[in-house]
Amino acid sequence: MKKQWWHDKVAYQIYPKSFCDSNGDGIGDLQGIISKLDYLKELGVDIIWLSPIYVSPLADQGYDIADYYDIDPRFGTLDDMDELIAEAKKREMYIVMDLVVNHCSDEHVWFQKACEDPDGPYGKFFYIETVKEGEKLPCNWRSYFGGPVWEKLPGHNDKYYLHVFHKKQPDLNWENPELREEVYKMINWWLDRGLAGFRIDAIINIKKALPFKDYPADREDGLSGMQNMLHDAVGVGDFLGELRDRTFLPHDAFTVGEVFNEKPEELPDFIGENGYFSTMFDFAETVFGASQKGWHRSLDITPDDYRNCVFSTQKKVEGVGFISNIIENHDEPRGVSRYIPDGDQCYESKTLLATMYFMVKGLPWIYQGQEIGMENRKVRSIDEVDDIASLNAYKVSVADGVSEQDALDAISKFGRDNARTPMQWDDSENAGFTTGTPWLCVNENYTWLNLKAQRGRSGSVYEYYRKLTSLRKNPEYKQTIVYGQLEPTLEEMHNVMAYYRRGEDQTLLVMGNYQKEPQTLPLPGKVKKVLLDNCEDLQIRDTDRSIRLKGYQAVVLELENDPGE
Ligand code: TEU
Ligand code: CA
Repeated sequence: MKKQWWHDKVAYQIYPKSFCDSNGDGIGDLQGIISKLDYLKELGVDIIWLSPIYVSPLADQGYDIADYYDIDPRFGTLDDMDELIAEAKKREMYIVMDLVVNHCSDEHVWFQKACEDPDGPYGKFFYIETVKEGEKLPCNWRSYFGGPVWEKLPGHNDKYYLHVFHKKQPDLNWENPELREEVYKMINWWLDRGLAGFRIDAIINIKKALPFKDYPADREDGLSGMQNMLHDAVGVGDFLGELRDRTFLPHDAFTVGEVFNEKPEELPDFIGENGYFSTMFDFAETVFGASQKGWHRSLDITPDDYRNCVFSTQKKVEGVGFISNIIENHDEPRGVSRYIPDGDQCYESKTLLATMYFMVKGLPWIYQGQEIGMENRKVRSIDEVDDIASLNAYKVSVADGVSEQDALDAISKFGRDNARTPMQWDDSENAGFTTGTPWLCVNENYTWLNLKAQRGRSGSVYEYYRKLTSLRKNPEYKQTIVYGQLEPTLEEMHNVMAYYRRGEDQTLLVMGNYQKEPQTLPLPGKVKKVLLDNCEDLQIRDTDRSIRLKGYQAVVLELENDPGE
């Protein structure tokens, strides 16, 4: 595999609105991020992805962009952005922005002009169809946020526009080369400004199966989930290859794709040697158990399911490309609440999960607050929910006959607000996030679950994450951890996750007891060195052929290279 500058790095996602508020208006901002760069450096972060901070009405919290060339005043200014890029550079850190080009905001000037003249040049930047009185809509696809993907074009009774997300997010028509040129121009403008690259939002959706047609309804609403159309859509690579060649390649930009529903045979095109993107996120664990009927019908993921999902992705990408590994992001519940059995959340289980995902092959991403083990927040009433996906999920659950309490419980479990409550810096009011009123309520557990309570304290989740990042950067082990083959082992053992990382002349063995009861695992060979142990109590004798792990104990072992091997 051709080595890339970012292969041995550690990446971090910031959700700016909830990270750090520098001016007391209750909204996180760029100056707040700049003030925390040294903290992120201490954690071992190299690459920072910012969720969108462009001008936006925030209908979908910034994933609805009204001006790609400016920073929304709520987050700061272009000067602040230039300062952040410069300050990051001084610390050998790299800034990556969110590229949201499947759609823009209905408040973007392009869409305003399309409403004025649907048949003019800007009308062709979107999918606008004529639907006469009494005629059916062009297709029965369901928006990811619920309801039909067609909305009446403002000012026109017989025109409708397509939005696969929220109605305030009209889809950009990538079939139109003039639109694509505008997108490439904007990307190059940002890369010329010093960005290291982009996280590419919802990009699989830019290729629609045309002409528009219905798919079998999968709910009482007579609509069909987007996955049916995506399965039929052919040729997204034509757009992605042009996008890469016109923007990322000439800048040697780092790119990470948010790709769902990709066709398996297309994986090498996406992240292979000359792929459309540098890497893409592993979502196998994220989508596990999801139901087309709604969140309330989703299956829980067990430790064995989690392990099998991780290994399935590892086997899929081995020899193909570099995957990006997460346990959470701004669209998902907190990983320690999702991937650890209810009630077992503790230092040991949180650091076991951290070890298991951090030591597999690929680029590890930490989402803000994950490094201190932030947890889901229980929703008490629908009135406190901000997330439009959660509000839709609630409606879907209730329509499916579920009680309001059960519908609320599903939001507590899967809602996106779980990851968007403010970063918990300390135990002062509002967890040190703001001196004002936070835009979204702080998780009440901030009084004990905060960075200040963990920083500098051995045996804390935060300090354990620092051990993980420094092990990945340790010159003695870096080659094996970054490039070593991953070989699952003990896959038949219940609540065990174990895998080798095989380097040229070095073998590491990562072992986790994924339950609160202790259990004994076989040891395949002599242990040369214990590199990490979240319980700090492992005793191994030369003669040992087994290892007794405590509840949620995780270890990283260097094995003797058996001369006979
Ligand atoms: O998420 C895309 C998204 O919503 C996916 O989870 C989608 O549901 C998937 O394609 C299902 O197969 C991105 C952003 O991360 C999210 O915050 C935005 O709301 C969304 O796009 C629209 O920009
Ligand atoms: Ca602010």
